[in-house]
Amino acid sequence: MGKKIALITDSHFGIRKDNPIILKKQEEFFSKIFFPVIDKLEIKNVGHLGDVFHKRKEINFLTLEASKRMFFEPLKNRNIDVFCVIGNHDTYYTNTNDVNSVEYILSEQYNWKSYRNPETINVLGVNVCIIPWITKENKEKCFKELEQTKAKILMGHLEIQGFNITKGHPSLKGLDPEIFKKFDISFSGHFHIKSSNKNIHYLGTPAQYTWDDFGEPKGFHIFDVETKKLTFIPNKIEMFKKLIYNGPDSKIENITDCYVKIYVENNDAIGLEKYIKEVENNKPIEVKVINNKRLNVKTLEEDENGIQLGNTESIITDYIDKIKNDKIDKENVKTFMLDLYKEALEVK
Ligand SMILES: [Mn+2]
Repeated sequence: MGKKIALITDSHFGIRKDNPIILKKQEEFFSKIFFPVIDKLEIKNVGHLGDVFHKRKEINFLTLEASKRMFFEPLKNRNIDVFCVIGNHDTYYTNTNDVNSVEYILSEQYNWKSYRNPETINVLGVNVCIIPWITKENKEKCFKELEQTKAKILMGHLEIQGFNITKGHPSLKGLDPEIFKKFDISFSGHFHIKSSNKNIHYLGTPAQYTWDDFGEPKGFHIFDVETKKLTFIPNKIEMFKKLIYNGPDSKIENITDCYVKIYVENNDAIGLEKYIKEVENNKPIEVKVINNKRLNVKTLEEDENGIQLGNTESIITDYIDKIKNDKIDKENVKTFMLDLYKEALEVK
């Protein structure tokens, strides 16, 4: 038999300046993948592990309307019980979870149970330890709950050391993974890449939002609280596509409403121009042409500062690593610069 619930996290409704095409792709995920599985398995309990909306301080009404229609209303219509762990994007302040969008929008209008403080709750008769985003204000309570709880299952919105923030970039700060040894299985939202190590699982976002999500598994999970079996339900709807131009026969796959990068391997200018026009006729959101031939010298060798060129994040981190100054906390500078870079990407 078992007792199955669905786990979803980091929906970030309204991400990238309330981008309507991301909302459209999210809607496709909920209507074609999420709810059909919920119905088929007759799921009546859903856990959201934080960052329901993207913006911490305000809501765009187009985003609110779309998220109600694609997610909140269909859950309510099915009489599904939702519990929600407050994440860092849900809160107005950074030093407390007290004022948060989930309580004002979802607890009041949709009867979602939300947890801004740690608590051990009962899900289908099984104890689950809930740890929301840890702030200055709830820190002590969180560590006390982690220590005292009798639950064997943990669900949180946490920053844990060693787990990937983006592909190949593990977090150097955060909680010690040893803390979670006492649990049989732990789940967390926060980092958007799906990754697991031992009994700790970052579940990943349900859909792609940025180039960091390219090629990464996206979707949601079914978890049996009794047998502790975890099943991944993939969302194969993609938004980020890489194309290769290597001559007149180069393929164009389905790229409508997608962010596209064209990697040029054959530099015949007339053919390439024709290809780019054809790509644009398919109505992608954005096309970037990456001309390897032109960048050849620099991608293969180190530039004069000894920095290997790669993606923007690794250029930033590599550069900071190469700074010869022991007085600065390089990890702090890296986090700051990467946050700044992410924020810059958000600006239209
Ligand atoms: Mn998040």
